[in-house]
Amino acid sequence: MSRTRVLALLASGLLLACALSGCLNPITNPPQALFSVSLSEGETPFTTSFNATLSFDPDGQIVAYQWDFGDGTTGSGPVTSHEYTKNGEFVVRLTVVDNSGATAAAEVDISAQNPVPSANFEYKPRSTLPDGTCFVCRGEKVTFEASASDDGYIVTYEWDFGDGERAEGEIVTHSFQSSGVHMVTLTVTDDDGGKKPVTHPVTVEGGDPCGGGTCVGDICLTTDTCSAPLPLPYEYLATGEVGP
Ligand SMILES: [Ca+2]
Ligand SMILES: [Ca+2]
Repeated sequence: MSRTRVLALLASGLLLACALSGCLNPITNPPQALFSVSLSEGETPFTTSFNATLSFDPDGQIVAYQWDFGDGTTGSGPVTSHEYTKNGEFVVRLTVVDNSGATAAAEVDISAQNPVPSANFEYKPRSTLPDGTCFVCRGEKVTFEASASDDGYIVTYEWDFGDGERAEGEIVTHSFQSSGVHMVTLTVTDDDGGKKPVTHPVTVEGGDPCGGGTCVGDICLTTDTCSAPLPLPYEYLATGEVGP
């Protein structure tokens, strides 16, 4: 075999190996990462779904979809969903990989918000006026009891009795020193700083006449005879921040 022929064979061999390994077409276009999200915010716990089927590779195929949900968990597949149980702001990152090993990524922000507590309160003793209105007596010791629920727990119960007096605690007592309608507001705060105010009007009777109570001087004493439900809460009268 001539030297020229050996060289030609060697060159052909190298060319074939190069073609098989892809070195003749070294430019690989990266994929494009695209996805949609069903819910980008909500109160925890909430589930949102992600759809990355619009992602594509211009010169090949996507072979892997990798999800980082931003809260320490991950997933895979073109369509997935995730439940957020912790409050916070999270960045969801999708990474797609094509058949050449090239990658692309896309991100979206998720806001998982603290559920605000629910709150209400009762008070007693209270009696009934002839028109059915419930009232408490001026100067009488009235017990206020809060009820509240939350996904966490209630840190503080704050009372504003509408007469300049305030108190703190789940169960408190108060004596109104003036008759009239007092707007009593309870504000509960949860372990994540979420606040919920609730306001009820409290009718205070005293002096002469003394409503349905028994007068001792100009102070009424009453028994807990009022069975009517509490007036609707006047939540719109109270201001309070919600969140975070
Ligand atoms: Ca490609
Ligand atoms: Ca909460």
